[in-house]
Amino acid sequence: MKYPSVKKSLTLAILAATGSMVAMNLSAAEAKHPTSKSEELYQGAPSLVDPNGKSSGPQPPAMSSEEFVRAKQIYFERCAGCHGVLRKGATGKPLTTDITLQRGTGYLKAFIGYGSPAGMPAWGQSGVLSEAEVDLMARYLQHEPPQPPEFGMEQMKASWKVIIPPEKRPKKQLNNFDLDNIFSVTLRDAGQIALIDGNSKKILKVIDTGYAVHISRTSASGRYLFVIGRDAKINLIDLWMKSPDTVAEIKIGMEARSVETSKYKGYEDKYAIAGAYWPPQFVIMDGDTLEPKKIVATRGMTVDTQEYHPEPRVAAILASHEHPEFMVNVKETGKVMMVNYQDLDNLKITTIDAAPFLHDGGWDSTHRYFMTAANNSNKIAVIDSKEQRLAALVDVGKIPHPGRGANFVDPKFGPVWATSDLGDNKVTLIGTDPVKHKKNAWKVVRNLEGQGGGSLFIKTHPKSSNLYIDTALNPNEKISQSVAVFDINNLEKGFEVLPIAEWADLGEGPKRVVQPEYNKAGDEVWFSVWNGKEQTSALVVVDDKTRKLKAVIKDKRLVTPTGKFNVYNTMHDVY
Ligand code: DHE
Repeated sequence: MKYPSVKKSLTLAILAATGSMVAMNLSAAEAKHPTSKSEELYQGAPSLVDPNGKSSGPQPPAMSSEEFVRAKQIYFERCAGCHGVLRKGATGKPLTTDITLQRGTGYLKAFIGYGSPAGMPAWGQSGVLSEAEVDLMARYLQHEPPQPPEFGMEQMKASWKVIIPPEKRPKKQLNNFDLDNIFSVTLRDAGQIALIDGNSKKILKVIDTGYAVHISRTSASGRYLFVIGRDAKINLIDLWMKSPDTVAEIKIGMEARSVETSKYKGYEDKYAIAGAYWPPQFVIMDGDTLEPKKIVATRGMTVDTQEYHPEPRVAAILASHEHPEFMVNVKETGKVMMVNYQDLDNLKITTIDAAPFLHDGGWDSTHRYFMTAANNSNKIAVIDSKEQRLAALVDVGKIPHPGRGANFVDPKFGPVWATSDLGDNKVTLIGTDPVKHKKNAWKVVRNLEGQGGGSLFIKTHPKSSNLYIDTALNPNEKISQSVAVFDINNLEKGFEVLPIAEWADLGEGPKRVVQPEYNKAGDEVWFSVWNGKEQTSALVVVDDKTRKLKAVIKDKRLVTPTGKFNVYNTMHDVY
């Protein structure tokens, strides 16, 4: 074959690894400076990577391109959350082609159709997928997973809007709301949040946010609210406006769950950070405009087998009070990245080896120790944010899921932080005072028996002597529609059940009771009664002293309420 000589603009054909011819345009500048002999010798060494990649084993079953597109859609809607976009596995088992091709279509069909005792839903049997769709998915899983595109600075900037620039915003609070006691309530399936006045229980405003909106966090000053949707859209809401509204927005990826803002002295309200599920990365932004400043990928080696993971998603993020740092949970690698935001051009990250898969967590009562759930390992990792090191890995129950957890003083064992579990009925109390209660520190001092598994959140307040545990995902309706409450001063006595959904009196629907959240004073606790999108949902407010019903907030705008974030408690990490 004869190769063309270098001209002003020429097309060079190179033999690609696959053996096909690929055309590459050289710029005029490149053409003027053809590779010298010495450069060729230096850079042109052969790569030892096998160009054929995978060995030729079993081949995937045939699919039409329409079938592939349909299966891809189903996978992203139903499967990616547990098995990962690239199918490397997380909550669900890995489904990479080395495994699925060995299993074959018949096995996969049975697995998808009938589920497994380990938690895989019976997609066929429950009627969610038809027989033809189960067959489609079984074939699809034997093909290499398509990788969604990356989402870098260019895409973020293109999605970024400053609706009201900082200089045009109010110089002081223009409304007469009691900002500290406002609740930002996630209206999950409406893609909105409701701002509710904690005193009058009135809805002050409903604001459009991202798709299947997830959590809210407040800035250190309490002025700004950051809300993130599952579509990775962030709304920055200014609570000082006469009618609070979005002043800036951005998309930081294709899928996300977490957002937080800088809280270290001198950096209050300066930065925001958000973590993405896809692409696996986090971004540091300006706190008052959301201008993206620095994107950091989380791809890397896992903590246990030290294998490369292409999709380590960002789970909880907390703002450190000990250093100008964010604590970033990287789920699949099982590492906590402590990201110092003092100098974004010379970014310092301390990486702490914890355990897979890191999910949610919160501070101990002193705000020094980050207590975070490694839910695949049934452990709580304790990170000392002051000394930037792992303080302990504590074995707990099955699939711990604390939310931010609950801090209180156990009458016998001193200060503790508690978690409940998704996988069993245990509530685990871990000692958190290495100074005055040294022998209890980072040890399980007590286990309580709750109503059942399927717990998502546990909560108390420094002014309360009650400890509430929801069981929103328990298969038994009686349990998922009520909560257990323990008396902190008499834990041996066991729990009382509060029939929250019954109090709401809503009619039909799943009516899951989820996420206790206190008001600022710590004398009321709010619960969401999370019903179907087309059904009636409500918020139930319980008087914390008497444990009696105080109010039911019903409004047709309250579509699928789930998380509730009291401005003061969120701002000061009170839980
Ligand atoms: Fe959440 C927190 C991820 C499903 C309600 N959820 C979190 C956090 C993560 C996360 C990483 C911690 C954020 C932080 O602190 O920075 N959640 C996920 C998922 O990956 C998961 C399991 C599946 C999914 O596809 O999203 C999931 N979460 C749910 C729900 O179904 C819940 C119950 C209802 C909803 O609104 O979607 C739900 N998640 C919440 C809430 C919090 C949360 C209320 C904040 C709790 C808090 O007190 O801080």
